[in-house]
Amino acid sequence: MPTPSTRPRSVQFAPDFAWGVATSSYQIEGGSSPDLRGESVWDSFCRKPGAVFENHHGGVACDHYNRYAEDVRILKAMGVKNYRLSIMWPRVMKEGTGQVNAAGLAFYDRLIDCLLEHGITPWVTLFHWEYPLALYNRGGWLNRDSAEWFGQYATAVVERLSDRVTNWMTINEPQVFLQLGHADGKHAPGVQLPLRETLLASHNALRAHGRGVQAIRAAAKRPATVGWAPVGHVSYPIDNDPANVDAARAATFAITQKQLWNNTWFADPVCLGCYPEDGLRLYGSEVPSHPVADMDLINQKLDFYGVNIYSGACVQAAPAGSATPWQSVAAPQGHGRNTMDWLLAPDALRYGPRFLWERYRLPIIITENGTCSTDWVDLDGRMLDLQRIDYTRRYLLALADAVDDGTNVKGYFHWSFLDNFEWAEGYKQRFGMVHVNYATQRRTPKLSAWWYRRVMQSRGASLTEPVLLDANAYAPQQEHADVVR
Ligand code: GCO
Repeated sequence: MPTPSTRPRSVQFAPDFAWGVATSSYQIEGGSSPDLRGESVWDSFCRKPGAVFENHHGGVACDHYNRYAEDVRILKAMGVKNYRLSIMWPRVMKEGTGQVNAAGLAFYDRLIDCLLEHGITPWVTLFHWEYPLALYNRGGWLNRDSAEWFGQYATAVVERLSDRVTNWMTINEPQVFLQLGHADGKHAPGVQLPLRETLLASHNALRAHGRGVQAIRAAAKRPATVGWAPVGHVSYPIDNDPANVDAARAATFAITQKQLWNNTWFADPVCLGCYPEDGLRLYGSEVPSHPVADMDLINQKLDFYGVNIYSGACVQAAPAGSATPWQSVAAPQGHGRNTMDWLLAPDALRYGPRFLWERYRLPIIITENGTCSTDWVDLDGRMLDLQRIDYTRRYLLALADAVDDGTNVKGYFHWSFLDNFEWAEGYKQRFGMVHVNYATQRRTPKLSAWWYRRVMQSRGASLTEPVLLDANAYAPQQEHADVVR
């Protein structure tokens, strides 16, 4: 349940804590004409009638391809020092492999240079679901060559940008693009494969992750910090009773269903070099056989464990003799939810990072956390997104609790900077701290953008202060007026 820190406390994250905001290429860039980039599976998926809300697509999105300089100026005005972006694979290689698209790399050159000119450190995700359609038509993740294809793409990007980019993530949320995209058919490429094939696709995606780490390490022109950004599928305890905490930890790392919504089927190979025993037992003969060397490829040394956490499931210890050591605790009727029905669960950001740190002993970076609503700008030209502020305040206070619990947390990226294309939900759901009018492309920073500026400047100290309703109290609006046409 939402349990904002009850302890009277002051909050202060470490001076080197990386505060930031996140986006991804297909969700904001546009710039989709054939002379600018190749197609991804999302371009073709959006053409399937009914696949996406009101048949929305990312053809234009936030037109970030043309408006990146304005957007960087807004990031600067927000006081953002770290920006997580993704590189679109088919913008760099139109066919996914082979010839590099000079115009594509030139765009990312301009974007990275613009960020650095404004004192903003780029954090680059190499794969945020933008799988090249040409490679999908050659088998996609089911083709064992997909790891090498990804390695070649990663090498081309790192060779071009690593004189300026030092923070890298390989793949974003394998659980989502494999389960929703390849099993449920609700995301691109929109197929419903049997478990045996989704496990093969998962294995090749993990190999691609490993090949990507190798490519970064081999091609980086400056010392590289390398991680990844999986989903954090978190169970958290109803209270801090050790028995309940142990039950929540067990639930967080268990595989109990024949599908891919879990942590360890992905994180154990990447961080420990082996598939988890409970998954091997449950999936049984569906698990693809593979050369032993595959695990050596997958299990590359990482510098941080990036993780995307939005919500979680509350559990408590189950009675002795139960099927599992945990039992679910239902949310009270009327408990807070966002417009995608995700429960408000700040303690997921206390216990998720803690459990992951305990298991994998890698510094944790929250690479995504945020909430959606159907914001609109009010008649006075403001966007007072108080629920986003309260959500973020509660989750950051819980993250401060995680630090107090001894968890090595090194950063937090809010999802998202801009309202953007929310996959199968299209543009209905708004996650941004900056409102985008998609008809005019006008950007309007929401109150949360200015509130978050104060949080970052104070290294979290302002989280314990009452929220003010006047953006001017957080940032001189003239500064903002100068950056938004
Ligand atoms: C994800 C993706 C983001 C989403 C965000 C809201 O985590 O699903 O990384 O692209 O837009 O999480 O669903």
